[in-house]
Amino acid sequence: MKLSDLAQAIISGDNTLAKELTQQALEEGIPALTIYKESLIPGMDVVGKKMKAGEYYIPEVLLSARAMKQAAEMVKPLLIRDNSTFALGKVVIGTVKGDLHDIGKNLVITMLEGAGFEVTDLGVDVSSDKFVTATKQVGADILGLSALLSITMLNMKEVMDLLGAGGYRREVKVMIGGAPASQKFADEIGADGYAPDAGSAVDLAKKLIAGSG
Ligand code: B1M
Repeated sequence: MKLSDLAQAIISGDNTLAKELTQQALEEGIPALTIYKESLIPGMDVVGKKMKAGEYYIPEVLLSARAMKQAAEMVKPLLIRDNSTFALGKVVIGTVKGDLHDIGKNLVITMLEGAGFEVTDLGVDVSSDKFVTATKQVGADILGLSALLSITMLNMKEVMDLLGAGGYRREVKVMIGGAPASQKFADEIGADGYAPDAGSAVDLAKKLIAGSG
């Protein structure tokens, strides 16, 4: 099968075809990471561009998102199996308050788990309080904040302030990500690092654990 066909199935929101082609790709021995990088992510990128250009509206985007999620679920166990299961550290992660986007966050989680991190996923629309409470409860080494909207990105600052106010800031490293975020914004809010994509998120998490982030 051609990886571009799978990307096209994601773009057209064809859930059944996306699953069939993912199965075929796996049966042909194509590595899970290649399927991610060369079909699923490029497919979703096109969807984003179409949304921006006004060619796609919410219903089309939701269909594509569903196709992407289900295909991603099929490759996830293999990504994890193919990598070390030794727990490198504990990560608590979620999408900030007011924000429902979770595809990117879920990819980050899959990659982190694949790399050997133990991840607690708080889901979407997570209140700042909940981030802080869960970080303490889990004894997380890293807190990960994801935001896809310029407006909700500002809630990352609220989480940082709450961590500081609770005297917990030094106990945990904070990494941020999502399309509107940047290293500059991470510096502004006092986060320990920013990662532009799921692969870089793993590198950053490893650096932060090693104390060199
Ligand atoms: Co939304 N949406 N959306 N949307 N949506 C965007 C983000 C937008 C850029 C589209 C556009 O206008 N071009 C735009 C935001 C503009 C802005 O604020 N700058 C937008 C908007 C406006 C909205 C609504 C307001 C639309 C409306 O209702 N009028 C609404 C808001 C809802 C809400 O959250 N309260 C909305 C709704 C939705 C859907 C529900 C339809 C759906 C989400 C489904 C879901 O997630 N379950 C959706 C989608 C799918 C998108 C686009 C098309 C795709 C996002 C995506 O999944 N990308 C998006 C356009 C785009 O991004 N091109 C858009 C693929 C994913 C793999 O990439 O999420 O960037 P990404 O994640 C990457 C990196 O960012 C990074 O690694 C990931 C993997 O490589 N990363 C991290 C992410 N989190 C990280 C955390 C880390 C480290 C790295 O450390 C902790």
